[in-house]
Amino acid sequence: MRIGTFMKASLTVAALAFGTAMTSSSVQAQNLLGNPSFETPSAAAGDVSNAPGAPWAGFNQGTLRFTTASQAHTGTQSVKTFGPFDGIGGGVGANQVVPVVPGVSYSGSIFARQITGDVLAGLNFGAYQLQYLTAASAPIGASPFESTHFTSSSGTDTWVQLSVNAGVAPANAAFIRAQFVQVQLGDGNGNQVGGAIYWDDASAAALGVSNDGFPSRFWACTEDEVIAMPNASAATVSDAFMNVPIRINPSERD
Ligand SMILES: [Ca+2]
Repeated sequence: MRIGTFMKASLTVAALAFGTAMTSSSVQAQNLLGNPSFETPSAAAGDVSNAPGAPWAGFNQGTLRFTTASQAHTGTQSVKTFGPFDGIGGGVGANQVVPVVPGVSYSGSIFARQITGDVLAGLNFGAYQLQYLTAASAPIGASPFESTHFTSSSGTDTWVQLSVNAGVAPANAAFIRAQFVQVQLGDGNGNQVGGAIYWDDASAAALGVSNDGFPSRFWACTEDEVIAMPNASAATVSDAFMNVPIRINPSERD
């Protein structure tokens, strides 16, 4: 009874607090990725292979992925991939893994560009992928969530944003892996072909607003204030405060 009265008294404050919270969270979701603009390692003195720098982990040959100051969406450089040439179906790129909170939705994007004189040939393509992982780093789901493919027909000398929505992090998710990859599919007759992709401004972020336009978050209340806990699970809130998860639904906001 005491808690019920307490919650009701707090709702007015909560409703007022939503205005500010929604503005900040929906306009600019926090990018969870490190080195998202591929500004390290510095390519000011020339291209640097075996890139991008940490916390990205590159895969396939280091000479097929490097930072370059010749193209940039933001900042002064991007990462360039080409090939790979180790077989049809091979891929070159990089990924990084960041923590997630089950029950929260995540999405991300990256910008890709190809330039005149080195356009992707044949069936080769690039893609941006997100995949949830368990605490033991096991992939959840048979395949990653994937953006539309960046191909020879995706435009030339222009940055194209590739977006991917991973949906709600399942209960057994501990991490999400963000990955960009250039795939060698060849000319369709088994021959490997060329072309390169520049990548910049990768992101992975929690969606701060739910489908009904209201923050899908738990709030902790004290007698004097309402505290937004953007990354809190129900358990976190209840453990930290009054052992009762408080979720404010749209119908309750008045
Ligand atoms: Ca950049």
